[in-house]
Amino acid sequence: MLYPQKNDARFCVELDGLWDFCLSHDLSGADIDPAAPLPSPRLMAVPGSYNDQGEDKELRDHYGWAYYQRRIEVPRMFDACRLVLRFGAVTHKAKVWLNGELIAEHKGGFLPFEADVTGKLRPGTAALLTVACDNRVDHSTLPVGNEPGQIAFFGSDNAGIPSVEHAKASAAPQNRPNFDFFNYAGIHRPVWLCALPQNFIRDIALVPHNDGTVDYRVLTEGDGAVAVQILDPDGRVAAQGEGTQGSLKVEAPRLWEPWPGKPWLYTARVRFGEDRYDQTFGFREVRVDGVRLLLNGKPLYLKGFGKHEDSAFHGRGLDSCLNVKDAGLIHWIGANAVRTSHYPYSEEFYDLCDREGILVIDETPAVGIGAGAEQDPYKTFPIGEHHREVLTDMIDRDKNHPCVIMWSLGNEPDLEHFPQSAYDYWHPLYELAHELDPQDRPVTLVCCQNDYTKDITTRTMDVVSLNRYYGWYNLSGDLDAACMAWNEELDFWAQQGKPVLFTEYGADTVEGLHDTRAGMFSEEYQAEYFERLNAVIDRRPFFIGELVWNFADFATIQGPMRVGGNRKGIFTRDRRPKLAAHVLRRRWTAIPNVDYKDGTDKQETGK
Ligand code: ADA
Repeated sequence: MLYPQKNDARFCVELDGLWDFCLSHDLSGADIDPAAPLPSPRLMAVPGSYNDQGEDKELRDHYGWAYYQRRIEVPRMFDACRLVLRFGAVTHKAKVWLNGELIAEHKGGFLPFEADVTGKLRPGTAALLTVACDNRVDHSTLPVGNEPGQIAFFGSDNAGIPSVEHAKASAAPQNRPNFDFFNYAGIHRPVWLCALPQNFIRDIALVPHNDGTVDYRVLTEGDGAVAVQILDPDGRVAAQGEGTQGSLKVEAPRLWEPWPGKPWLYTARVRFGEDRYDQTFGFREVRVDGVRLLLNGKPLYLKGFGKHEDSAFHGRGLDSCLNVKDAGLIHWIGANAVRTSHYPYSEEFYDLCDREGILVIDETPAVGIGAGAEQDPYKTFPIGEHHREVLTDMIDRDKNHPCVIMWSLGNEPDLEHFPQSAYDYWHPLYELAHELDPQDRPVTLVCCQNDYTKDITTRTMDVVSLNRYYGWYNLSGDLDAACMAWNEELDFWAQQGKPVLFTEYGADTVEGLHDTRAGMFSEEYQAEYFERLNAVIDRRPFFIGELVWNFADFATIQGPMRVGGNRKGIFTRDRRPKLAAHVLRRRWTAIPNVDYKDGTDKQETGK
């Protein structure tokens, strides 16, 4: 799905700003008439989560549908155009009405959808646009929520105490996220009104090769001929051709390299009849070679973070100021990569990473797939079809971004209690990702701390991605034991012949808490934790990256294990560095993007 674009053929306008808003108090949402003005509305800013834009618990803890509404009008000059309403993301389910007519429904809170409103939205007349969003999560949604009566993530159950059981039974229905981030909801990304020619370009897929060849495929609607120009970073025509698909050749292409290298961007300018679309791309190749992950033919070392889309007031809503700030901090600390934990981020974020030279592991919202040893989620959670839809839509949306170097199928599913069932669920998704991606990037699945000898799925991925908390949740506070255990596990991974990386490791840290003996939750402990565990991975030639958890402190559901949210940030939520930020900066500014390791064991070769 193409991102909205203004040019000599297309126009689009963001419907951002203040919308009318109200909560529904009926789990079906039927207490609100979408064809009429909302009853006693309040104002709500779009894009943004609604949860933190007020002081009432009802807004923070709402369960079910919420309604947004505004009037829109299109000038008569768009009379001959195709008119489309496009939603960057509405979390988690959406229904959209125009003048009371249902024009779109969508499930999935992190990817765009659109509605063709040509003929429905008449230029020169005002229309009433109503959007409803449902924030409920359960065993049929991604991310996964626990069913009513079950506990939430890190929840304490105190099962068996009569008064607790009675109180639980009488509690109002509520979300019980099986994931460790606040279940923000709302119109999280921009809403666009787009005007296109009737005959238009629907999609563009590009497969650039470092020899300068660019394979392309253009999907169109209506009549016309396709012409393609490749513009170099200076805007000069470097190649051109015709037809809906083909190959063009650019002489001596400037390669896309991660910061501080040059992330050179080229443009495929596609014309079709009256329409035009400019699609940026980069010449870079990423592939696995034995225990190495090669970027442009050289062994890459990933240094960076798991993140969240999370900020004060915006919640999970697009905050471009914060994204720009974070890109600067990523450069400041000497990092080169982020994982979009635990869902696809905004299109604006990937565009920023393309232009800043930040590598991205792009992750689906498949988090929370597990219920302990008593229930096989792959037999009981009805999520398989939706998971395939989400993976398909994510790859379709992000396939042309040079910053995206790997797809993550999900985060921390249960791979241990029902190993064959898990493999039978995840392997087809692994194959689907490779089929769908024109650039055929590596595919991974992020593995939680588990009995890695029983897990038969993680080892089958192109790259082994491990979340490990030795020294925090396991062997808490004992970094000697933690390093011993981690080293033993690495002996297992040394036998698998795959590149391995940390996708998560870290320690909750209260900024300003200091301790000469580096006790847990102190800034000293977080710093020492990374120093000690990094010393272990430095001795492993197959270990190709360290993405720490997390870039910054972030909001979570309430629970006895969370002190105003998850505090494993290297930065505070308002982006102030903790002691570990300086420790990692010293380390990462001294590690090059490539050739830090070449896959051979220096100890064996005596280097
Ligand atoms: C898990 C999970 C993260 C976060 C982390 C933690 O690895 O993937 O989302 O919850 O643990 O801080 O405990």
